[in-house]
Amino acid sequence: MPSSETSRSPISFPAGFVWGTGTASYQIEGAVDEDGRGPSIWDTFSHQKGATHNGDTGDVACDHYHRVETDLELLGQLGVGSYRFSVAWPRVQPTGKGPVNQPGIDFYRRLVDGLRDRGIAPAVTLYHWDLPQPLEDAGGWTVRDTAERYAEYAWMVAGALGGDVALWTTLNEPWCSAWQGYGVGTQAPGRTDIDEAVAATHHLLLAHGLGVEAIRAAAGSVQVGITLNLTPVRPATDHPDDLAAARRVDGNQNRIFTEPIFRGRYPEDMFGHYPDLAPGGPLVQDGDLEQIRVPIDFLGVNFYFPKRAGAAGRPEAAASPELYLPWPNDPVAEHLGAVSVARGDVAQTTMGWEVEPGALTELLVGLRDQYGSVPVYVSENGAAFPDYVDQTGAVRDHDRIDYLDGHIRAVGAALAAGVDVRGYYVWSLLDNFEWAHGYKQRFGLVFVDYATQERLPKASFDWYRDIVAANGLPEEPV
Ligand code: GCO
Repeated sequence: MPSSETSRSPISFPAGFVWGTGTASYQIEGAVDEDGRGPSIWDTFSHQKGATHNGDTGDVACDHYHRVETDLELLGQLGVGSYRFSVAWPRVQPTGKGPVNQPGIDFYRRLVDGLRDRGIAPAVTLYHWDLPQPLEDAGGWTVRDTAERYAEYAWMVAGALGGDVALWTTLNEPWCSAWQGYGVGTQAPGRTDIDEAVAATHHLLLAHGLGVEAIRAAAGSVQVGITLNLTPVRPATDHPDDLAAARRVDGNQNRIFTEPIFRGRYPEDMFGHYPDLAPGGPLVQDGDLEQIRVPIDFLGVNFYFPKRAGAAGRPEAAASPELYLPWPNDPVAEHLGAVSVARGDVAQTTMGWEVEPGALTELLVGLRDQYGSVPVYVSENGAAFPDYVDQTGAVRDHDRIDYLDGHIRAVGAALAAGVDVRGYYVWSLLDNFEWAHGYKQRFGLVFVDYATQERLPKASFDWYRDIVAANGLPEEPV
C-alpha cells in the first residue's frame, strides 16, 4: 500500500542485536566434483532439461569454494556480527552415509576459523536442500531411513565444528524441500506426488528432532533451532469460501510445521487433506511427535512476502481480476482447492513477490501470541530487483535499500510489541544461483559478474554496513 509517511523516524535496536547476512552451499560454492564431494539432488535436477531458467546449474555458481578469502574479506568490510551459511551434506558424506570425507569437513573448518578471526559468529545450517543423490535413489525424504542418516550426518558435523558455531540450524525451509521438491516438482528432486510431499514433511520434521539431539550430543550445550519460511496467508476477499481457502493454505504453509515443533501435534483441520498425518498410522509412528517437539533454543524465520489465497473457481474471481491475478509461484495451493493471488495495487519484486513489510510484524507478533516467547531470528529477508552496473561502475539498488529499510523497521515494530527478536539476516551476501530461476534473479548485497566472478558491493552493501555499525536506522526520507 502506498506509504502515507513523509519520513521514517530513527530506530535503535537493543544492545547485542545480531546483524547478519547469509548464503547456502549449492547456491554459491561451485566445485561440485572436487575434493571428494558427491552428487546432490540439485546437481541432478539442475542438469535436467527445462528444470531451471536457461539451463543454469550450480556447477560453478559464485565459485565460493575457491574464493573463500575474498568473501570473508567482504564480510569483514560489511561488519556483520554473524554469517549464516550451509554445509553441503555431499561434501561431508559423499553418499549420505559412511565415513566422513575429511577435505569436506576441512573446508568448513577453514570457513568457521576465518569468520571467528574476523569476530563474525558462524550460523550453520546443516541442510539447505542438497541431499546426497544416493539417498534420494533410496527414496529420499519419502522414507524414514533418511531421517536416521541425517542424524548421523548432523552428529558428524557438530562434532567437527562444535562450540565454534554460534547457531546450529537443523533444516532450512522444510516446506520447500517437501512441497516444492516432492509435491509439485518445481524444486529438486522434481517429484509431483502429494502423498510423497506429506511423507517428506513428516520425515524432515523427524530429522529435525533427531538432529537436535545429535547436535547436542556431539557439541554440548550449543544453540540449536530450525528455519521455517512462514508467512501470513491473507484471504482474497472476506467471502466465506475465500476465508476457508486461506485457512487451508495457512495449514499447509505454516501450521503443519509449527504445530508439531511447538505443540507435538499436527493440526487436525488438515487431516482431511493429509490423512497420513493423523497419529497411529504407518507414517506418524509412536514417539515421533515427542521427538519432533524436542525443545529448541531459537526459531529462524525466513520472510519475503505475505501470501494471498482464494477459493479456486469462484465465479466472482473472473469478475474481479484485480483480486485474482494468477500467481504462478504457488501451484501447491491448487491441491487444496485454493488459488494463490496477488494484488494489482501492491509493489512487487522481480520474483513477483508483494512488498508489504507490515506482514513481517504481523507474522512475528502472531508467532509470539501462538507459541510463546521463543527467541526468533529473521534468518532471511531480502529481495530481487533488476540490478545492473551503470556507466559509473556502480550498482545503485535503491529499490533494495527501500525494501530492506521497510522490513528492518517492521522488525523494530515487532521488538516494540515485545517479540523476542534476536537478529536479522539479509538474504543474500552475494547474487547467487536462485534455484529454478537460475542466475536471472539477483538478491545480493554484492553484485557477482558470473563471467569473471568479480564481486562488486552494491549501494545496499554500504547502506547496510552503516545500519550494522549504528545498530539501527537513521531518519530516512521515504
Ligand atoms: C529460500 C531459500 C533461499 C532463497 C531465497 C530467495 O528461502 O527459498 O532459503 O535459498 O534463495 O529465499 O528465494
